[in-house]
Amino acid sequence: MTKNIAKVWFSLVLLVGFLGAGALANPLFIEDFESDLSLWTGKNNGAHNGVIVADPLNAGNNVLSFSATASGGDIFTIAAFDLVAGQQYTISFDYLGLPSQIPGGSGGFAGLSQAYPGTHLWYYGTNSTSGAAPILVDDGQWHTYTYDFIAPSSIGGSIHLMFEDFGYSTASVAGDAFFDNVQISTIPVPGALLLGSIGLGLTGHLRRRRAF
Ligand SMILES: [Ca+2]
Ligand SMILES: [Ca+2]
Repeated sequence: MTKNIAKVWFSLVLLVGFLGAGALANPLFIEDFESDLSLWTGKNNGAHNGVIVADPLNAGNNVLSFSATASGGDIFTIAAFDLVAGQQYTISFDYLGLPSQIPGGSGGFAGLSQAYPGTHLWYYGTNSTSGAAPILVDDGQWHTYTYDFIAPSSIGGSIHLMFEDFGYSTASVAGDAFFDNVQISTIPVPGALLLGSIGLGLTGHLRRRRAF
């Protein structure tokens, strides 16, 4: 959870509110954890503590959990993604945290990293360590979260999704944070199209004014 690194990465990413949730997404990566973790690797491309377990609420579904707590990232997509300037991305996943008596929650954290880990950003967590938005809820229920952003500059094909069960206190325990249905997609940018339309309209308006 190196804060300085997270801040550097955050400077590369512009967080936006995305209103076009109904827009057609182009999936870059999909994982439902039904088979194995062959699409994932660990810190420094080594071992990780990710395990596939039965969904606490539905034994017929498999989900991701962790056999140990970690920091600085635990499980990373082997696949790397190239962020293209101006492209809008959305990351979505389901999260279930068991009700926790520990201040700050069960420790589920979701991030993006340029390596295993390298320069990275924790965007959502169960507390605000490393600048994460502390929005993951530990109520024993599944919730779907989305994180949307527009890449302000191109970053070579090196971005990995990462997750962990953060060991942020001596009271932290492993295995109380669960993830499922992870996806990263590119999104057609209706905002850019709208902006283009506004620009054309404004140009037309100015031309009309000049004609008078
Ligand atoms: Ca699943
Ligand atoms: Ca935990």
